[in-house]
Amino acid sequence: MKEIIIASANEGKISEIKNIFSDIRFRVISLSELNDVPEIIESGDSFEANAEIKARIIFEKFRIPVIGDDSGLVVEQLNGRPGVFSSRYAGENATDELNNLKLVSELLSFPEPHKAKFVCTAFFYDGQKEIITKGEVKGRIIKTPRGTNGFGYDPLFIPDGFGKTLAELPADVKNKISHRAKAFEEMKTMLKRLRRI
Ligand code: ITT
Repeated sequence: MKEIIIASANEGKISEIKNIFSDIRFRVISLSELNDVPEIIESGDSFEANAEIKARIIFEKFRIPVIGDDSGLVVEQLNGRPGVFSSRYAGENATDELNNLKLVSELLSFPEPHKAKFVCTAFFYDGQKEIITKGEVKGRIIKTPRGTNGFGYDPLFIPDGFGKTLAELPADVKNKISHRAKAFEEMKTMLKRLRRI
């Protein structure tokens, strides 16, 4: 069976992406299933740059087609923060809980609604072809977490048109409306069109 690597160590992302790619005849491999994974330094100042860095480093090492995912939360009142720093908002190796606490504390002095969006960039590379796709979901941030599904900032994010946070919505609903669902569904379409999967 042919293989494709998702250049991510984030189990929340991996489970969503594996779900979206469950109907292709490829084995979808995450970084946690590989040995001697090179260190990835996300030195880019955009989601696009970081998604490309992830895909290229992993392709150079394993020589198997790769998709990198760089994603994050963009909050209007915080001038776009945490943005590319979403996973390290409260410091290197910060937990989701600490990042969420920091986000809530930063928003205390601002009036509601706290408009925000999740964005995701997917970058495919197989040594020849580069494909980039993007997705976003708009919504607002609440200051008391709700729900236990998903990961990251999901308990604080209510997507537009819903009364529940992404952590209260079932996984299959998140996986239809999310930034990642949009970026990876489009990626799947492009890969099929180009006969890469
Ligand atoms: P990899 O680089 O290994 O993929 P990461 O978690 O460091 O894992 P990013 O650099 O792309 O990945 O940071 C993404 C962060 O943005 C993630 O850790 C969450 O804090 C947040 N995030 C992204 N997508 C999210 C989602 O669907 N739900 C909640 N939070 C999300």
